[in-house]
Amino acid sequence: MVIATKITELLGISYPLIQGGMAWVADARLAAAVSNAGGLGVIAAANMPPELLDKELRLVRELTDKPFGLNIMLMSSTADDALELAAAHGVPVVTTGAGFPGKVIERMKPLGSLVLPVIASVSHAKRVAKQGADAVIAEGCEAGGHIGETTTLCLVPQVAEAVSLPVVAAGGIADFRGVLAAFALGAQGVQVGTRFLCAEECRIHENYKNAVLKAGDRSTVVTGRPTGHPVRCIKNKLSGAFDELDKEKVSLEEYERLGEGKLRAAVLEGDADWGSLMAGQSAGMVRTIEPCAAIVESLFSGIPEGLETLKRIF
Ligand code: TUI
Repeated sequence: MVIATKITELLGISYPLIQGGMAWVADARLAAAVSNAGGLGVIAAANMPPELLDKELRLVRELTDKPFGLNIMLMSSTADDALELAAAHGVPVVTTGAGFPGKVIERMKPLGSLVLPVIASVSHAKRVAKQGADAVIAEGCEAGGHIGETTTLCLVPQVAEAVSLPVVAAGGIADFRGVLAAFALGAQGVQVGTRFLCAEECRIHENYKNAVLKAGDRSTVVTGRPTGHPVRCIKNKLSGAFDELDKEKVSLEEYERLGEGKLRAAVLEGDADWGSLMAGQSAGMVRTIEPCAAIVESLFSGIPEGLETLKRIF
């Protein structure tokens, strides 16, 4: 099945689906599997050393001839290196997060690449629209990792009204019901992260996958609010220690010290107690480990059943 929207046309893909640029998680193998399944697979540059990112960008082209993306986390110390590698490799699509992407747009647009910033507010969406973004990914606070303050349900329609660019909805979408809801809110595509944590091709430690599979509706919490950089992750000893810091009103440096290396510990070592198990609220909806192709198919092929529900309602 092919579902045509402004996003599939813009990106040259079969399904209006972008895979979330999950730091330490989204590598060339995951991205290629999603792209081969008809969505847009995305490699996360995050804190990857430039030599490793260079290898990943070569590998993804060996594994797929379909379009793919690179996510640049703008707060990262290696963001400038990632941008230069994106330019050198002629990456077709760049998504950005955690900051203002003016520099990325200026560098990549003349090369013919598309730039889709992840935004968490209407003001940020308007700003990137003016700067020349090709579409916006409106991410609600149900999402995992670094988040804003507004829910997907309230953010997406306000962003869709405020900008004339295509809007991709993100945060809380893990199955076909979420996809339908996103379209009802005015989006022309979806970004899905958490569900891909449990993809067969996702190479995170099995303890991390098991924590996602075990998660229920109240399993995620937001830590670090006082720092201005809130992060949603699965509740564990680390999130409890962050809560203690909130009570003590400590400095930003103490938060950073506690957080250092913790995402790596979760992803590579499977430290489910003291690692940072970043995941969105949709973790409670992830019940199986499946190949990316099955996940992508299920996000869209459930629609007839969804329409049955809609028919009953209206
Ligand atoms: O960037 C994300 N999600 C992320 S990045 C990340 S890596 C990380 N590693 C360790 C600790 C913390 C993070 C994990 N998850 N999503 C996109 C996103 N961007 N969400 C929110 C924003 C955002 C927020 C404020 C974008 C711009 C913005 O405006 C700038 C400002 O300072 O007001």
